[in-house]
Amino acid sequence: MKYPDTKIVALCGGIGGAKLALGLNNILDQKNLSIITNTGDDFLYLGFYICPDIDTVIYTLAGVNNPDTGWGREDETWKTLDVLKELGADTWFQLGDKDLALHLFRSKEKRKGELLTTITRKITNKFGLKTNVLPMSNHAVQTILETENGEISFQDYFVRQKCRPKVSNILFKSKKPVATDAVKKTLSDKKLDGIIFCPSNPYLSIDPILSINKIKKLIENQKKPRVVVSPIVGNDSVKGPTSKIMNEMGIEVSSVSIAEHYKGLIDGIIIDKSDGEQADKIKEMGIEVKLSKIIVKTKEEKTRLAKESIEFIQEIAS
Ligand code: FO1
Repeated sequence: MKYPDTKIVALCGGIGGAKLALGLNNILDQKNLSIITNTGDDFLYLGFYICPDIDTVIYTLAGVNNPDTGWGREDETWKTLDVLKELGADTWFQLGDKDLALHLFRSKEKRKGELLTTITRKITNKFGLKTNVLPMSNHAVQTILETENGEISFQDYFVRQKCRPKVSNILFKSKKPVATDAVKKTLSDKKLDGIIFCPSNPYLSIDPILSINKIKKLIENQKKPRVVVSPIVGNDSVKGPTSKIMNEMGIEVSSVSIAEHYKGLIDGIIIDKSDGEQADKIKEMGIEVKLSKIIVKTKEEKTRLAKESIEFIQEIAS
């Protein structure tokens, strides 16, 4: 561990974001790392309350995630899914047997009236993690995509329709878009050293978090450095439908657009060395730039990028 006292809040959603979260978890004291996690992808499926981004972070930090897909668990079996298929139930969202046990547990806890934050803490403890995995809200916030086929929910778009529909706008629907006490506390912590926006899809994974006004305000007013790791290299997304959605919404696919998207919320952005020519344009917005290799595959690369994001925060703070 290189930064024993550094306290960080990371905003994270999706598989790309979880890679940096793992790197941060490797170099920080876990109790000093709070990961505010997107819950806009959550949905009820086969009667279970599914929280994909929370589970992806927990499985990834615990080292039990499926390395090929990024979601779900490694060494999974699919016996329940096979029987569900025989029964003619929905199986477009694949739930493995081990993953299902987590959904059974969480759905039971929710029925008992436990807060999602409390349930998530119980689960992270069971996976041996001290890391503060914090759902952005204890109340449902739904990411809805406006497409040529009308409004569809996130998982319908992302999984059932494999991101095919053309997206014109993205909405976040909630009866009670309120931040959790734990999120407010961690963002107001005077001992916080910085905030890191993981290289998640800004539109689908980070914006739902920022759609909660209190969270956005706390980040806007945060005096400590706030940096984002760009999810774009060149004119393509590192992972997932980010560049496709940007094209469809008429946004230039570049790290400059990512910096613009977060303007007012960030002090610095880490972009890929190959995008160095974009640095000046970003600096003109008053946002500092650090060049790095942001495509990370191995544990070492994830840890290296995490170290660079902490060092960037320290450089900006000094
Ligand atoms: N993504 C898929 O593309 N296909 C699936 O069948 C699928 C199942 C699944 C089960 C549990 C879980 O936590 C995530 C799962 N995901 C699946 C990924 C999920 O849709 C995404 O990870 C997030 O919602 C967006 O990052």
